[in-house]
Amino acid sequence: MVALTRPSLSRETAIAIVAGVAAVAISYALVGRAQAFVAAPVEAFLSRTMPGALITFAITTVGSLGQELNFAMAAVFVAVAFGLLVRLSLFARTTLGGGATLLAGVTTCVLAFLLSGQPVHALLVTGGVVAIVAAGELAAAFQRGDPLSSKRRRALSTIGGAVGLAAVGYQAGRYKAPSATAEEAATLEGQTVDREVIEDRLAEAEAAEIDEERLDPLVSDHFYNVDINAVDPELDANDWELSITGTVETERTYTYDDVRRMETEHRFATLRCVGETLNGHKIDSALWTGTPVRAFIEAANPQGDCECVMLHGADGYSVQFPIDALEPGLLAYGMNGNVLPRAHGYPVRALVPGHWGEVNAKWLTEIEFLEEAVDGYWEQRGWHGTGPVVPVAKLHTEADHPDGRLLGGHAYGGTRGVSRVEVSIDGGDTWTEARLSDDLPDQDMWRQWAYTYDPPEESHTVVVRMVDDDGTIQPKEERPRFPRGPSGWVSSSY
Ligand SMILES: Nc1nc2c(c(=O)[nH]1)N[C@H]1C(S)=C(S)[C@@H](COP(=O)(O)O)O[C@H]1N2
Ligand SMILES: [Mo]
Repeated sequence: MVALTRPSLSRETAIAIVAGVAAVAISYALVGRAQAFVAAPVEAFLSRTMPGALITFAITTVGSLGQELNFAMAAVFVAVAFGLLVRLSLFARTTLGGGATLLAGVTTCVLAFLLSGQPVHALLVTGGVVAIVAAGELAAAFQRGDPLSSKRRRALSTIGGAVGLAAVGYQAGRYKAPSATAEEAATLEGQTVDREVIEDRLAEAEAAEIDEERLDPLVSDHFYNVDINAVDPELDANDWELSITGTVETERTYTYDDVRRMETEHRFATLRCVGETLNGHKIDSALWTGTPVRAFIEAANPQGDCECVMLHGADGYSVQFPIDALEPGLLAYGMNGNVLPRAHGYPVRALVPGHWGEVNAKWLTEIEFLEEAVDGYWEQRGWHGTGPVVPVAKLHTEADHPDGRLLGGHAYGGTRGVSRVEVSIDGGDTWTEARLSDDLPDQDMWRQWAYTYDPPEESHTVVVRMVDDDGTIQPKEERPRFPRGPSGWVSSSY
């Protein structure tokens, strides 16, 4: 047997590891997924600079998990950075003595302030780090000699301490982030908002639904989320401004109040992400309250050659597409009767009828009219998600039913509308019409479909497809989500 030689962990390195993890854990415990979290800017930097091919690979293999991995990686990097500062400070101990702890504290505080932008937060993180360094130093003063058993004990307590701190910090910070779901957001009130109209419209959608409990509703309970960063911007409506810039007759800015005082519209609209799978769930619908974009375009009187526009978000996001597509759009500040939630773009987002999700810029800060077309965030990374959505009938409900089996889902064709959903239980040879929810007058809203049948004994394949208002059948040809969005007929075998 050959004895394994383990690299031995010095006391200083052990202290540095635990202190580095503590810095990140304390920060997360205090603020959760907020901009002040010390790893937030690093995560944003990593996702901004990561090659498009790598991002697309992550999206198409591990999906949203990719973003979580990136977030975790940023946290590890930042823990290493804090640990390094502590370790380097401890090198200076021979000359500085106790001053090394002070040096560790000062450098930690500077880094924490640079990353979080908040002095109080930086001080609290520093307090934790200094406590750990001081405790480590104190323990060293009492412990003489360095028997092997104490080395092993040190390695174990370092790992235990680091993992324990990370776990406690994660748990404490998990629910700290500002309200993420539409249900938690405040009720939308004031100015031109008429609560009664909102309630009526929501009731209208409920009345239009197919009477089958197991179907997902017309107005989504949980609206999906796709963001370029793991931490959403935290904007304050009172400071928020929308700038209209570029090739326009007059550049100008609007405050939140300006926007809220303009014409109000409540419309149902569906969003679908170009990066979702064919039968995926990155598609949802809501009642949006906002002001039509048209007035902003008319006031600006754009003159650019490309007749195109770039929307910018506070998170550094951008998307470029034709002004014609923006014309019928809405600048939304309300969602399902609540203030637009932070996760969906508070205080104002764009809604562009019939286009893929990426066109609907959140945390909107600038509408820039262009002279020449330039690529936005996703197009720079190889996607082509600025056009109209591809029609789809989803198969999301498969359940037992008194009449046999219930199949159902939603069909969405953007502004093409949905006139019919057809179901085949013989792999596409013969088709029958499914039941549909009542058509809402809104241009860009999905419909529910349902189909009950008595399943045959033998194995069979169910296929679903939608037909738009012009009678065009959803294309059968299969195509992956990259780069123009998934297409084809959804099927399921029994
Ligand atoms: N500012 C900003 N706007 C954005 C995004 C983003 O990351 N940042 N993601 C886009 C994408 S890819 C989609 S699919 C939709 C998702 O909107 P949701 O998160 O409200 O569902 O927002 C779009 N608007
Ligand atoms: Mo998307």
